[in-house]
Amino acid sequence: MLAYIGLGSNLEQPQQQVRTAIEDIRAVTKTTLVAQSSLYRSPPMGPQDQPDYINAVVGVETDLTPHELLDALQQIEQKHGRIRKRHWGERTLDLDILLYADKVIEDERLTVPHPGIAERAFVVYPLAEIAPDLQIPGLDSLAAIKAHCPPEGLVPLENNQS
Ligand code: A4P
Ligand code: MG
Repeated sequence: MLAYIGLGSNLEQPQQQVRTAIEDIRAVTKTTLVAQSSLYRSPPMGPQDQPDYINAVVGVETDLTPHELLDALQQIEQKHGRIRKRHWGERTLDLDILLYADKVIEDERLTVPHPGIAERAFVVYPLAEIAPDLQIPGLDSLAAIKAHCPPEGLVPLENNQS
């Protein structure tokens, strides 16, 4: 199954957090990393008195179920310390399952597609970079969503910029 994962960090060397998290995802069992967006910097959504975020999106081909994939991602979050202070607040690493094939899931642990996708430039733009022709189950084409989603200060990082 092809799944897309959103990464975000704004604490403790966020670029490093995101880069090492991508390597951690690459190492997940039954899972192959097949696409990787650039890293992007963006001002915080939510409380403004927190640092800018670094975000990226990766695509994986996985034989894990959605809940097994969530378990693996939460283990990676734990390994990264997972300091998380408040709703929409600063954190060392946040990993969200954005999409899992064309599945629609709604239970106590998982909402897929991730509910914030369409409003979040820091998800829409990196996702469009690696999957421009995507169709979001229950929503629109990603291209149409992007056309209605202003970049809101989102900027791609130059390669190797620190
Ligand atoms: N969960 C449900 N669906 C999913 C899914 N599709 N993927 C559950 C992953 N987890 C999912 O997660 C809480 C629970 O959500 C998990 O236990 C899982 O079972 P969490 O990461 O602790 O909380 P959250 O809902 O991600 O946190 P919160 O505080 O609502 O924040 P968001 O919505 O993740 O936003 N600004 C910029 N520029 N860039 C960012 O990345 N991120 C946030 C956090 C705020 N502002 C930001 C950014
Ligand atoms: Mg999360």
